[in-house]
Amino acid sequence: MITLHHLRIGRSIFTVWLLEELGVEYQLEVYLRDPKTMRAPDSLQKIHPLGKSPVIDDDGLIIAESSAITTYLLEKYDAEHRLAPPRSNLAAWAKFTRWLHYPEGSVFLPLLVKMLLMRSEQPHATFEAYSEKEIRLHFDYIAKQLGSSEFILGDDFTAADVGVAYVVSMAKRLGLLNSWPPLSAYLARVQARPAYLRAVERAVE
Ligand SMILES: N[C@@H](CCC(=O)N[C@@H](CS)C(=O)NCC(=O)O)C(=O)O
Repeated sequence: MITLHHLRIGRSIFTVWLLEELGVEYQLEVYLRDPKTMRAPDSLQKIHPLGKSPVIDDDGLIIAESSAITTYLLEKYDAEHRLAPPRSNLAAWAKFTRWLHYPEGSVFLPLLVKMLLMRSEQPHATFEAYSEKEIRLHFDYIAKQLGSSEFILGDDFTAADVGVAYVVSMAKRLGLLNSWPPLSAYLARVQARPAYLRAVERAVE
């Protein structure tokens, strides 16, 4: 059975959501952040040396990194390709993989810089200019890709939507989504999915 080491609050809820979409049996080991530092407790380091979440333990196989966890779960539990195109359709699979890794690999950093700036009392003109420009670049790009589609890769929900929804939800939390109403609507749409609602209920987010 899979154990998901789940840190509240953060990106791990998106892995809970994916497990719910896949209909996989799992258990949650819940960790709370230190209220002062907002960092994970040291006990997470017993599971993986980086002490970050999400991490899954699948009968002793420990996997960290949200996109790697997604790839593993799809490989093991999505033989029918409900949530990703098959590798035999190489072009569709390559596009899916790009959108799977893009949120964590490219969009998260400028959002993190923005979040740290919001917590800082000092002005940091260089970081402000960087995060503002990059956030506009990435969210314009995501909105263009979405276009009038329901989901990021078209008419069908895929596991790539889970990661995209993570960065869009982070932008919403930082009050940055006003310039992209279609992305607000997209977030509301994917977060209304029964699997997402089950994840929130189960993980008590
Ligand atoms: N690139 C990793 C990032 C993991 C990560 O930084 N997780 C955050 C939670 S959103 C964390 O564990 N932070 C606690 C800490 O660093 O103390 C992934 O995609 O899983």
